[in-house]
Amino acid sequence: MADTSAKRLIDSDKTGEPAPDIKRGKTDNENGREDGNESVQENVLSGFKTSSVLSDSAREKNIFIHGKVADQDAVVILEKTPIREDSLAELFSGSTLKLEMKNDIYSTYRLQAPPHLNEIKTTVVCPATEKHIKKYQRKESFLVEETEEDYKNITLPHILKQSFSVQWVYNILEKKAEAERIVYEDPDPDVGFVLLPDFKWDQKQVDDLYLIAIAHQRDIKSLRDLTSEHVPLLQNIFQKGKEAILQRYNLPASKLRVYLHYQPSYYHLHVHFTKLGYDVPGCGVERAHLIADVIQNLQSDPQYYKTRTLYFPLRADDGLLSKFKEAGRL
Ligand code: M7G
Repeated sequence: MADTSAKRLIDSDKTGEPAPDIKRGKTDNENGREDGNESVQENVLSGFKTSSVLSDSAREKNIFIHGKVADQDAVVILEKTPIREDSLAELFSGSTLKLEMKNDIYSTYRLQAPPHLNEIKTTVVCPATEKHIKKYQRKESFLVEETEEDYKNITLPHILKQSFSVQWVYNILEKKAEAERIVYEDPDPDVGFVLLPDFKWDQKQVDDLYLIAIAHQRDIKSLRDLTSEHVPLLQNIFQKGKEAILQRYNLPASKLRVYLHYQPSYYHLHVHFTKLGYDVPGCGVERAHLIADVIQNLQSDPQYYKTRTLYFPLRADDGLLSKFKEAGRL
């Protein structure tokens, strides 16, 4: 890995002392309180009972499981993490090799790495709602065409009733959770935001960098609510977010894909910062709107996102899709 910032992330890890930006092992309970700072936590998954595999991918090396933790519904995501260049020396010297086959100049082995080089990133959602379980189930998607009227008559009433709780977002803004993970904050109530690693990123390498910027303003649900009055907020997030990422991870703006989702899963304005070239789910043209384009569109038409027909995919089992069907819009 040639990137110096990647090296910096990794070097600090090598000392055994996590850098302030990559502290791990701290968990937050459902109220957002932080439960100590040990790196080893009680194994909350020891009694996990699998109900079904929601999806899995041999290529992405992950599996999404629905099950029960102490009688509560849970979704657990297990994901093998990338092999880091800085761990190669230890991987080669500290592992055992079991020969599988040898033929001429070709041989294959099973390499058993030391446990700390063989970790599985694990995400737990518990208690998980029916909507969480659906979110992680692989399902066919359909592209929906949403006019200004559709938004008012179909989408808005649905999201006001049905959307995911944004308690986790408020916990971040109020420093009740993930406070030690914050990379940058502008506390201004109008144009301010908190920038921190998305929980999909394990922060061990910049190759799959993924941060989110969460606006301090609480009344902007999504792209649809934005008008020209929000341009200073978007410009501030874009500019200061890029600067903070350059400073912390040594990654220039030319290496970043900065965008908003429409529809998002969580209806509180947030912006995704991902590494260009990292093919993350949700970065396709049917869902991601580059913040640079959003700013320009609002500058040329203050009501752009209030009035335009917007397109987005919905999964077959999404309640919003049924509403579009009932209204004869699909
Ligand atoms: P989104 O566009 O609303 O929906 O993005 P998506 O999840 O379908 O992409 C929300 C983003 O917030 C996603 O990238 C999530 O991975 C991330 N995220 C969700 N939760 C519940 C948390 C959390 O508790 N902490 C952090 N740091 N990120 C989260």
